[in-house]
Amino acid sequence: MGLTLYYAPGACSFVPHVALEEAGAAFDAVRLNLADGDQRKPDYLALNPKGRVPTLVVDGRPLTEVIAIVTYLDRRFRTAGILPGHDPLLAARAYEAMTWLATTVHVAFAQITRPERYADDLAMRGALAAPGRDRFVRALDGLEALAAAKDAWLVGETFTAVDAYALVVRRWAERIGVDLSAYPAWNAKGDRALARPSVVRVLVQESGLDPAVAA
Ligand SMILES: N[C@@H](CCC(=O)N[C@@H](CS)C(=O)NCC(=O)O)C(=O)O
Repeated sequence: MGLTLYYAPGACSFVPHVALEEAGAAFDAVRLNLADGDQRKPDYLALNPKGRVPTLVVDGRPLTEVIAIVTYLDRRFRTAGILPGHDPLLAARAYEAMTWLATTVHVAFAQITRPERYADDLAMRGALAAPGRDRFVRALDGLEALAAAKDAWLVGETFTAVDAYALVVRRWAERIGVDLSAYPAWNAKGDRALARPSVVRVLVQESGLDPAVAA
């Protein structure tokens, strides 16, 4: 079954991208430039009318939303450990974390970077950034608490999609100048995640560098 991931550098599409690499899956990756508005071009809207990344095309049929794509990949590549599979409570904890990241943390960040989603009025858009930043930064305490638990990774003893998702948030935090040293447990787990071969491969691909040059 053919797989094509539409992604953008620095975006939440990083999560399924890492999952595909963790699984050792054969897939094509199509890069979108969000700043140029590739996500709103007719060809892409025909695939994903929401005009967002990620989209995973599975045998010609598009699947959207990070959590849905990760769930699909986890079930398709059973042994890859994309989500914790052996323990129902751990699996639920992974969904608990991913749902919070998608619906609370991501939404707060978008209030800063995509105010047009929340208001038509230009003055209102300007007023959204400061409370968005506050909400986003408050949410980082939640990631620190998750990371400070005794598990080796954010959820359980193995690297999962939740760790990849937290790396997306880390990149966003860096983008808005958050001092990561205030989150020592999350920072340490994030550093370890950054060293994973799957993560390195995706970062190199997102950077647009030739892997041979980037290595
Ligand atoms: N709920 C969606 C959110 C997708 C989303 O907002 N993607 C952002 C990048 S992280 C995007 O495509 N932004 C482009 C835009 O808003 O124009 C998911 O979890 O997949």
